[in-house]
Amino acid sequence: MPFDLYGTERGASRRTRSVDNGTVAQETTAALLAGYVRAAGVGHIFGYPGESVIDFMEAARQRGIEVVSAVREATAAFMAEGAAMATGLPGVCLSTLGPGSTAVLNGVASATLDRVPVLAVSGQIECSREQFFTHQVVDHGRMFAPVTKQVLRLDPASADVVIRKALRTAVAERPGAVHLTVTADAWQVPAGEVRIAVPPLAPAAGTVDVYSDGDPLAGLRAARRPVLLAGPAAVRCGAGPELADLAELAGIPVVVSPMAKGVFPEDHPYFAGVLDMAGHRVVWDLLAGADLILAAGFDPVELISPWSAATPVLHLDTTPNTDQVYASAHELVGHVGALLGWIAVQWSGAPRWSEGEVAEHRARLRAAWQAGRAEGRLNPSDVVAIAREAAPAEAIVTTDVGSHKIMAGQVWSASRPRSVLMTNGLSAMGFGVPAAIAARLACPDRPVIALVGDGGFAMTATELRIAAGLGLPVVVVVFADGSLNRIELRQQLMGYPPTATRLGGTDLPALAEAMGCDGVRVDTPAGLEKALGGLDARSAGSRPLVVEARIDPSEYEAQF
Ligand SMILES: Cc1ncc(C[n+]2csc(CCOP(=O)(O)OP(=O)(O)O)c2C)c(N)n1
Ligand SMILES: [Mg+2]
Repeated sequence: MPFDLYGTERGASRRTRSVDNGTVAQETTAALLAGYVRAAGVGHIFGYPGESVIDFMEAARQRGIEVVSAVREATAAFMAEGAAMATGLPGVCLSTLGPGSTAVLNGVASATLDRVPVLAVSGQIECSREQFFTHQVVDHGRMFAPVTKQVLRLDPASADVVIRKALRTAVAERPGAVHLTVTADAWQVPAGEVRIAVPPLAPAAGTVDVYSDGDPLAGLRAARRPVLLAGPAAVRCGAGPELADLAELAGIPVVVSPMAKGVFPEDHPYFAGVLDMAGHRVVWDLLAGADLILAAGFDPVELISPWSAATPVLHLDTTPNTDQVYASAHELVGHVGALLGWIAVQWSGAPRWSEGEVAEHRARLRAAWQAGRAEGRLNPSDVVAIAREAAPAEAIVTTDVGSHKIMAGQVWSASRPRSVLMTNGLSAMGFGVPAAIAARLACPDRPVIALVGDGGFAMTATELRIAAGLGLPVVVVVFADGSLNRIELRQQLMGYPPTATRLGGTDLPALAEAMGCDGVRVDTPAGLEKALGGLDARSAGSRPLVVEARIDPSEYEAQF
């Protein structure tokens, strides 16, 4: 298939990772693992210390890897995930045995459900005591199995193979977390003379496997109202250019999933909204009214509402349609950019949608997410829009989980891939702040803004002490509504009073200042504009900023 070649060549030149293969490995297991991490291009290990991992931390330090201590292990894992989301390289987190490894579990599960490659390393009691000793010992294999792609144990004699296997497994489509247990006595044992050989870390550059009989593109040729639905595998494959080419060539509107935000520019005439975020019904109506959905790297892990469109689907992904959330008579499996390019070279015919029709759809979507605005108040959508306006084009934004995420997911206009870091797989609160810290560490030249709820901020606020200590000028905008709003709204819908969903009483600017950050409270659009003015200059500084944005949350109700 000629297009294989085209995809391979183009993909290879664009996606080559810089790895430092060929170094003859040092003598210990700790040094070998650190050497692999460094050779894979990873600059930071996020963790929390414990006796069982001291040797590894030192080996990492000696190899020029910055070991960043979070306030606790759970946030360290979110940092590893955030760094991996921002860079496309594997993330690495580290915990000690027992209470360290149990604490890291949530973030490890998050990486797996968010399809982000993370190597989660935990120490363990010495090998001679592992089978019978009970103090602080939990069985990592059993604990991590359901939330990882694989659980492995690093033994010195096979360390080289096992590290390669762990890395390759974490990044292979669909990516996720791999857990590595290392007993405390293994780190200093020689792992032999090994030549570090980092395996390929990018998705395959250009294959098109066709599953089905007959012409897989017959449905597309006949379609008059096709819609593209792009998901996170399109981001991993760097398929943005091919997505835009096909959308423009064939006149097909593009809906993106939340974790794929930025893969298709949101100011593009064919942009058609974000799935399952604010105004979700309008987007689902578009999909239901289409006569073909081209699902390009879409991952059902992102569905918040059930798949409700009866529209036929053409599955284009790095993996076969084993989820079967939608039926697809034909599956094109391979590199998502190559698949889209393969379709484009075979396309002939008139554009199916006019730009004007897509603009009308966007106007309906805008009206839907603006429904329920409280005039004269600071609405959540104002906060997102003002932050977007204040942020330079190259800024990275992270979100936490809750009503504010649903709003930000639709209202934040993304223009480049890996610039919006959001958890929409596990969707665990407490992600936004640590992900922002890691994003800034990984991309020190880019302004970083976290949009977080007051509930999620309460879970992770003390991480700002780490940010201040490292001199990271991240900006955290807290949607202060005094509520776990997403849950309180559900209670309201069920006719219940708010039980355990009200919070508040914290003076956030004072808390920020106590941790070496700047802090400001605003409750009007003008106040927020002022607080976020000069983000470029702030980004060149070294102090984090916390903005307590006192919002009127009424607008959220219309989004349920
Ligand atoms: C770790 C975790 N615990 C509980 C939940 C369930 N949950 C989802 S949204 C939400 C409310 C979040 O409140 P807040 O951070 O204030 O954001 P808001 O909804 O008010 O914007 C909760 C409790 C979750 N997703 N993750
Ligand atoms: Mg809240």
